[in-house]
Amino acid sequence: MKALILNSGLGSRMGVLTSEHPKCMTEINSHETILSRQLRQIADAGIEEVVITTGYYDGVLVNYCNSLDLPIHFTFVKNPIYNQTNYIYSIYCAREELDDDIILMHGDLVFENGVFDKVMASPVSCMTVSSTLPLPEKDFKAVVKNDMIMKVGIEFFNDAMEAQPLYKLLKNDWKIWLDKIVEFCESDKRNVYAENALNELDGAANIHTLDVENLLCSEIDNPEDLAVVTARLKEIESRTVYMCFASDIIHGGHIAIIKKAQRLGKLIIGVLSDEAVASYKRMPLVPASERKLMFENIAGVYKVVDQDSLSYRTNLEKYKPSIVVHGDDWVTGFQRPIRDEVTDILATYGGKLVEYPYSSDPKYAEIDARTRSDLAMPDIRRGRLKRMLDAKGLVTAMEAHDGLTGLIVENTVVHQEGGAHQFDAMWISSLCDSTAKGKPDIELVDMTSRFRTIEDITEVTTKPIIFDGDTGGKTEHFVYTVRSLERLGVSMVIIEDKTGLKKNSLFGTEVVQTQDSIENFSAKIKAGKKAQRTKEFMICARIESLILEQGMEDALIRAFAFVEAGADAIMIHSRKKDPSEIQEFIEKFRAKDCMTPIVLVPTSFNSVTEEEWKERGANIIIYANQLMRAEVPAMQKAAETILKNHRAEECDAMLMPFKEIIRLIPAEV
Ligand code: SPV
Ligand code: MG
Repeated sequence: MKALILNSGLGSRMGVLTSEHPKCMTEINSHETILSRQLRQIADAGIEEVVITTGYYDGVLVNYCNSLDLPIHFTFVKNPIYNQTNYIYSIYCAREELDDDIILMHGDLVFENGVFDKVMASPVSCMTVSSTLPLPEKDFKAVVKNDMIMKVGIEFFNDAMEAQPLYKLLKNDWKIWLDKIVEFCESDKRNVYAENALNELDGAANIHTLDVENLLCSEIDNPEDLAVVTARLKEIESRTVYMCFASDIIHGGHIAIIKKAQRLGKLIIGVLSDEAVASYKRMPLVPASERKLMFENIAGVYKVVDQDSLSYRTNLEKYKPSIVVHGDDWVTGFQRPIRDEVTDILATYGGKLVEYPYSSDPKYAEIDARTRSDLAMPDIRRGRLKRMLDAKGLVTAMEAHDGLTGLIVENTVVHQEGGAHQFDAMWISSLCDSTAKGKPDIELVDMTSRFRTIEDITEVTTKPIIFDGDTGGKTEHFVYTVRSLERLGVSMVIIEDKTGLKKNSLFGTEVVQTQDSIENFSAKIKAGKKAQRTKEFMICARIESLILEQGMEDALIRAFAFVEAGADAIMIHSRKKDPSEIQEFIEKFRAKDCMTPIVLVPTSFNSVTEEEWKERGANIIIYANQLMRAEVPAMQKAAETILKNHRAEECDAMLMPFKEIIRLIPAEV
């Protein structure tokens, strides 16, 4: 593709402004002339070949173009009789250079980037017109029929639209017009517009209208035009554009949309906070502060700011961007409410939403998949729980006891209010792990077997893991367990202050259970912390005082002692339906310690919402056994139904087709 710019004319209506150079060299702001702006736009669009017809002050023009140092190869063609002919003859002189798709523009035309982007994107030959501007008295108008340009000239008013001499002409269409131009010039019709030749073709050149509505696309014929265009450009250059990014890697697709957005105005990038990102996809690989740095270092980004929630409201109200840019993927799906809010806010002050087609290039999907598999690696997975706690304040974990339940915890998402809610982490429960193996929860399933469960889960998931370490066993054994768990990529082990034959806490005092002494258990914690090799691994001390009815005071004394011994978190447990003793514990613990994370397993006291627990000062909510309790009755019912009917047909209605189950299984994590 080549650009053809017509610059032979005298520009006499510009007065003194064209006394020393051709009109196209008129300055339109402090850093650009009409021509330098056109050439920059042409170069930005990737066009490398530009043909310029010259005449008036041709030497000055050639030197000027070469001095601009643009990645453009120029061909200058002089119209030797520029002062006796119109530009139709300049095109005729250049005809040998024009055997290509052509972008044709007059040398005095100023247009904003949005116009040129539309021209470049047009799949068909086109001329820019405006459906919103009034018909000018003395300038070009196009006669339009079925969105096709039939004629162009000053004299047409019927079925006409305001039109500007900026064309995209595909080679075959252009040839038809150029042949007519040649015919005109060789029969001495050299003092008319090139469009006079076009008008004889009755639409045969297949030029479509390209409606640029109110976007800037104007010729500068005189100083008054110059003043208007300069003012419009000032307004355009002060426009701001807002985009929000959640990504922690920047790939070619992001750069492409950033470049497009930059052409619309000064680009402000909002970087979504870690908490907001984690709330709808996953914990980002790098924190918001580093993601901000990445965007700050992209050339041409005007400003990078924080966006603290999925909603754009705060930043739109603060920065009032003229334009918000987004991929069109949010037109449908769970992000739709966010988009609706954006359009409502933009409407309050006349802002505009620009959406570009979402890139479904498989190479970007592959980068995403690779990022996902990185997340599954032990060193990356292990540290994410701590980062999530810092970012979100409250983290939720759901029980998983094998690969399949792991996948359910990994992939179950509920969309609400424009956000996507999912579990942050996985709990590998001793109760469910034992039950899945048909064994009682009495530390009978040995560590080797429990580690195997962890591996089954880590092989197919990416979320952080909290491991139920029971009592931790003997201190001498626990130190080995800590290192093994670190190697497996586990983020936290929770050990309970019991000793002897441990039974599940949900039995409470119905069975004999012995609480460990503060001294012994503190020594176990200390030894575990000493054995630990990675800095992010956490040991959480679980206090059984309320379960074993030892009282609030005992629970608190133990909590502070275990923190003193090095515990990274405290789990307080209760089997009462009423949440008040847990609430009292949190209040009393937080009065003295506002930092140490508090972990809860609200199986019995299940009426309180996560939001309320967060408000009260809890940090990790573990749903410890609900998936298993859901699967057991479903399995029993299916088994009974088959037994009752001596066949499986009646059972089918309660079953998920295997095709759907298989969809849960990733091809590769
Ligand atoms: C488990 O899930 O194994 C637990 C939590 O330890 S609880 O069953 O509530 O004791
Ligand atoms: Mg347990």
